[in-house]
Amino acid sequence: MNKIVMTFAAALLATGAGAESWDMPTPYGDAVFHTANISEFATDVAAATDGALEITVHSAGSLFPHGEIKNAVRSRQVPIGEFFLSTLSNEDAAFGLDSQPFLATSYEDAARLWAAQKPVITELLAEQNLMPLFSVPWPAQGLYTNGEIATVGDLSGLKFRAYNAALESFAAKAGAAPTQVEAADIPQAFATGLVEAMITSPSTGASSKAWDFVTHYTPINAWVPKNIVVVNKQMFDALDADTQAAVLEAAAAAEARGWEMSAAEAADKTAVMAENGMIIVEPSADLVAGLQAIGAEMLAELEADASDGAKAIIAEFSK
Ligand code: PCA
Repeated sequence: MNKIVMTFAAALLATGAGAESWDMPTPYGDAVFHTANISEFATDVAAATDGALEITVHSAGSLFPHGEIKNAVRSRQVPIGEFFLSTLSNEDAAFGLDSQPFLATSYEDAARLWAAQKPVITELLAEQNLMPLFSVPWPAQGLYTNGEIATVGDLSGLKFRAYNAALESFAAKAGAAPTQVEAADIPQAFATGLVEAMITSPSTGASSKAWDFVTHYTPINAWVPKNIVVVNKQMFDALDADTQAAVLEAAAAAEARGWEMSAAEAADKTAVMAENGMIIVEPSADLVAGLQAIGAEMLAELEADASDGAKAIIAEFSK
């Protein structure tokens, strides 16, 4: 045996013949339910394949920063990864519809929206050699402020944390001053005065300990945005048929489990915020009407120059 063949044989012995090891970057921390769900997905895949496919989760942007995860999977630097779906809205509005204010505000509507989105974005992602495995929503998005917000006018001038283009536009139309900040950087952004208000889920409110920097939480339930897990199509196709089936089965289970975890989180994490002294205020009719008017304006703008795919999703969802 020459040296290269011997090294190859030793490597096979060390890893178990044919065993695959996949690194999986994700954006959010270990305490976040999305990450817990993905860890369970990885455990399920390893168990179902008898260790033939081991997925190692690298959470909190530790392997790739959030904004680079999609392209890392696309360029096969990693086979699989998770990201916030609507961050791709600059590529096609179809990706961002779950962050369109007041389009889908309940889990039921979010599920119908995902059913309408899935075939369209599956095609769009296939053009980039990517395949969606599963998508899980965050709880509905609420408002975090110091003091009560009675009308849209009360948001005027506030330095506002945003996480995608839709939220940036929503905050700007409300008269606030938006800045993009990753979820992991929220506590520091508030501590340093970079931002003073935000819209996010009770999950992210609790994981960032919002009670350390804001007094009020107003559940405006404005949209139900999703994370998505995608795999590189070429790397998936290179797996044997049994392993592929195991991945798809674990993905379907993770999607079902994730939606349930999300629904449980909404109440649980709102309670955690209340226990830590935050004041939970139902939004006034004035505030809701004002925010809905901004949503309607944004939808009209979106529809004016959206792709046919995005328009088809809205039509299907509105049936
Ligand atoms: N948490 C993530 C995205 C939406 C959410 O609820 C964040 O705030 O970045």
